[in-house]
Amino acid sequence: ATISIIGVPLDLGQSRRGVNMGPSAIRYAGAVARLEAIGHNVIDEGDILVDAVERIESSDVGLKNLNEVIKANTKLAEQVEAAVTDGKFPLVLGGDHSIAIGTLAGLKKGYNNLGVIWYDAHTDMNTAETSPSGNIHGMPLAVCIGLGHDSLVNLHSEGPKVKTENIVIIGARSVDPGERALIEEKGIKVYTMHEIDRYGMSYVMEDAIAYLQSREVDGVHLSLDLDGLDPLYTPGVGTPVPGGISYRESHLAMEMLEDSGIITSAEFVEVNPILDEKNKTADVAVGLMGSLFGEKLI
Ligand code: DIR
Ligand code: MN
Ligand code: MN
Ligand code: MN
Repeated sequence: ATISIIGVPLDLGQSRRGVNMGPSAIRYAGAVARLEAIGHNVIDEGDILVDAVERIESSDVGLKNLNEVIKANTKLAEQVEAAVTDGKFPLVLGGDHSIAIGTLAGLKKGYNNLGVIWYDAHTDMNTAETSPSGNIHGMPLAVCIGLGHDSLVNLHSEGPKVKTENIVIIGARSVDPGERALIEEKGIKVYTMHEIDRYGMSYVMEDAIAYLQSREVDGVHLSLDLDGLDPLYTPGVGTPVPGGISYRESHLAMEMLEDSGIITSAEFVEVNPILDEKNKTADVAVGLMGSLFGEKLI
């Protein structure tokens, strides 16, 4: 399928400015050429329009910049839905992770039983009540299963966008108490760094893919937060957590996803060029895209 690239220059879902430049950094790292070299048709749709942080009025209900996050995500949902309706593969460039709210809302119409792989140091399952920060980028996975502020849960369409049993989290190592309780209560499938260390990424991915296939998903969205990797490899992120997934393990994970053929949409988020070292994090993101989309030596 043709790959439809959608940039979302949003940094209002968290507190460190600069992740709004993520889409530019990823383009500058050669995303389009890299995917074309594999043989894909790529259309760069440009960026969603997002207002500058300096211009917005804060809306404080334990959800920072709620109105702007809703606005950007509503536009994103429309674009993602249009891409899927056209039979294209949506590839969304963040922006902070709150944009997963719009991406998943936009995917809803196209799938009856969507699976989600959440590749992240965090589990992003806070609500306004449990969040230690009020940052919406720590909430999108809760929102997509129907938990959180009404305006986020019902964004673009009423109600939950994904079934709790269709979610797999990979790489978690920084989980807040409220998130932990929710994961336990809902029985969400999580592979923490412990499982990756103990059984290896190869086993973890085999198991994750088999799990989603057993759920009879009709598509799988990969939501990849660059902070899932160890900050050694991806220092340009707002909330780095040591002890993360390695560069090699991440490429292996992407290659196994590609071999499985289950991925139908993806997003790469939290690239912050201001915090980065010579665009290293965007370079890694583009390299991972290469593996995800079928780049092979032989
Ligand atoms: C933290 C950080 N759990 C929060 N979350 C991040 O603010 O809710 N997610 N960084 O990627
Ligand atoms: Mn995240
Ligand atoms: Mn994260
Ligand atoms: Mn392969």
